Amino acid sequence: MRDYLKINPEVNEALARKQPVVALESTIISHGMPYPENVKTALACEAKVREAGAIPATIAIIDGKIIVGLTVAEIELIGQAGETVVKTSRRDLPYVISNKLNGALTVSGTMIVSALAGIKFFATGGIGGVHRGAEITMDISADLEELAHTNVCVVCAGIKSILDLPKTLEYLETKGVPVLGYQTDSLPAFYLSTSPYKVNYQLKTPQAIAQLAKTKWDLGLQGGIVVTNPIPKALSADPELIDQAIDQALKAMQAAKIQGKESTPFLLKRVAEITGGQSLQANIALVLNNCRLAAEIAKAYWNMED
Ligand code: PSU
Ligand code: MN
Repeated sequence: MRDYLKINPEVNEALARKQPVVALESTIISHGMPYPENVKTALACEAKVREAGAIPATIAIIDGKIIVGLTVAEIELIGQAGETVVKTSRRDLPYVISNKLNGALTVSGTMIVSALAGIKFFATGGIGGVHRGAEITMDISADLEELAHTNVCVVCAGIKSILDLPKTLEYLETKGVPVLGYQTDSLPAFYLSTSPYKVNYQLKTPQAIAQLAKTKWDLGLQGGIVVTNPIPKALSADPELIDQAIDQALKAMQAAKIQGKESTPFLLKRVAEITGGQSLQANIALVLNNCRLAAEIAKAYWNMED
């Protein structure tokens, strides 16, 4: 495994000492936000995790090597390269590594690497899901299958309404993945703090979430946990503007015949353009909010393990 995986010394030491570590993904840097906001946000995420008392580990593939805990220069490299870096999910990992390419890991890819490294908590913006129109396109994110099998707890801001929220919930239910609401019973919708749908269980503290995670894995129940953390209301986007932007972006995607792994980056970019950057500001705010919560859950988890 050492041929493939390089864990930076700070992260390695924290893992050995059972100190809290939070994984951070890199597709959000390369494909989710424009340069230079992407790099600024990635560094702010790391600072937020530290401030909350955990060690951050941003994960990507550089020249075919999986790096757990990127340097600032490596974050800058991925951020500047943007969409020329390969968006890497489970399917893409062996290709990117064996061809010694640079790869940005999605939620699915980051979960796989986190599990290999022994990291149990991961903060991001939003997870992939069942796309609108999936009954025709069959576009269902590999993130969902990963959540079904890989033992990592993913803290996100809910499910973006570029996706089909109820179908995504159904898929996760079938796969046995709990969808938790942090201090909310309404499923957050990424840029918006609420939606018409409900989470499975509302939990009030990071300790309660950590206890649930420990219980699931102690019982040998394979798979992940989705923690949804609503964007703070004051920073939440205007619902009408977001709805209109998503409708327009979906139409543009159909017209341009975009499909497969290009869909999600295309939609996010169009929504940011149409909302004049409002969606980007909301995106940055919610990711930082998730970093803090993931660090608190990780701390609570490792406190119980002592
Ligand atoms: N949601 C965001 N920003 C992102 C993504 C999701 O707000 O950048 C990325 C994540 O890396 C997620 C991926 O895993 O998009 C899902 O892509 P797909 O739908 O192709 O599985
Ligand atoms: Mn897809």
